[in-house]
Amino acid sequence: MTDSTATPEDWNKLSRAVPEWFQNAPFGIFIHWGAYSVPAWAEPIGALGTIEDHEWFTHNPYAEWYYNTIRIDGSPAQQHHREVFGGEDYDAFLDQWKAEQFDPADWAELFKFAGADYVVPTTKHHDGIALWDAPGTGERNTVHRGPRRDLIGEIARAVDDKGLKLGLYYSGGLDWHVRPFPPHVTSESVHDTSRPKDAGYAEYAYNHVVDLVDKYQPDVLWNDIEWPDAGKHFGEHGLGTLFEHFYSINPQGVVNDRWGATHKDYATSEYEAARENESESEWENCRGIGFSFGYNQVEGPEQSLTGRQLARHLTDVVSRGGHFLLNVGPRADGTIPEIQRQALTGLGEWMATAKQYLVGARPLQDGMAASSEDPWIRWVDRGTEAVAFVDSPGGGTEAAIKLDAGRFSLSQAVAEGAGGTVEATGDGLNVTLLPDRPGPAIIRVPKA
Ligand code: FUL
Repeated sequence: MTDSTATPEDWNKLSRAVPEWFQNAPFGIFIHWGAYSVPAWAEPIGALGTIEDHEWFTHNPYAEWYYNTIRIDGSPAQQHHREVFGGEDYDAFLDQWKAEQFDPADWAELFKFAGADYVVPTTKHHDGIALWDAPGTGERNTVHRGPRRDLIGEIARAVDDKGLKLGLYYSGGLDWHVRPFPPHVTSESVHDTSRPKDAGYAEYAYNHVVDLVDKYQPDVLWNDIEWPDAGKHFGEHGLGTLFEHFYSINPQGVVNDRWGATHKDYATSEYEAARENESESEWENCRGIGFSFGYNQVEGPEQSLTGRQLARHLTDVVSRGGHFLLNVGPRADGTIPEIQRQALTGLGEWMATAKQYLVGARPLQDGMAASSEDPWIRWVDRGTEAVAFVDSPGGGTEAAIKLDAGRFSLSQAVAEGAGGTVEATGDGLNVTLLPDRPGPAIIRVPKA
């Protein structure tokens, strides 16, 4: 088949079993790093999925959207850009981005400590700036300007040295430089009316992703927004052929779902948006530590999740059968802001004990035991045992858990790690939560 649009049957031929490594990889680290990390400015108005469209774009909390937001007349970002940067051309940020303290081995060590299984840096975000020497980008990439380094190559090597898998994010749907459109003020314009769909751009994007696959051998391809419509075929410069090429280089590779209605190995949700995808068989939720992916210097502790809150979010996602992709937004100099570093370290202290109970865990069968909010309880199934994660957002120190004594060996329940202790009662368990615990208490309960 050549260049006509592929049919659902053509795409279906790409369907495959989820590779084992991914089934056992509950936790990934996303990295959004770009020229937008220089201004690092956005209004932290809230989480995606909780804000109306018209408010979202003018006050966009995503700092990586800076170049879009400053082009919206009357937006506070536009005013900020005028006042602080004299309204300079966005590409000046590429030259000001020096990455002078970037230490990929240090990043990878932190991610490993946090308990991550895979790491997904942005290779080209919507601003179109490539973090590697991408074909057809001329000088507009980090090898020729700004950092003057192959950032993707360096991250790929450091991640591999730590035994972590590599995913690569690519914005196939939007490229504000190669195909300029007026700024987006609606979701419809992002996903439909004002994104490049033409064959020239499809070939450009195809060449990029093939180059990424060949140079860095990723395990995950994480496309964003959509794939250019003129490229949704098998054959020359076609997305079908791109998937086939990826799987031939890496038979254990997986791809996300943001390629339009074509093919996916797993679905994605983002903050509170696209939550319906969380009922698919394989899915991943992504979010930042605050309300942005790119570093936003306006954010402080009020907007940021702590290690313990992240531990709860990760556990919640895994208890519902998902993966969690937690974003880190480094500064332009390559350092990871202290709030983020602390959050990852806090999470890692807990993961040192918890990770072994999250890897390979499955949702517990309905009706076996109930999750709750305060005390906070989530359950996972580990075959011969169920594991409860227990915390107390309200500050309580005791949690009574009602359980069917016929289905569990309650007297054999044990607590792991520094979170708490457990005792069997006549109709369940009583968990005593310890102060200063880094995350939820972990209670292993053998099945009867
Ligand atoms: C979104 C993008 O628009 C955001 O900037 C971010 O990259 C997120 C992961 O995907 O759709």
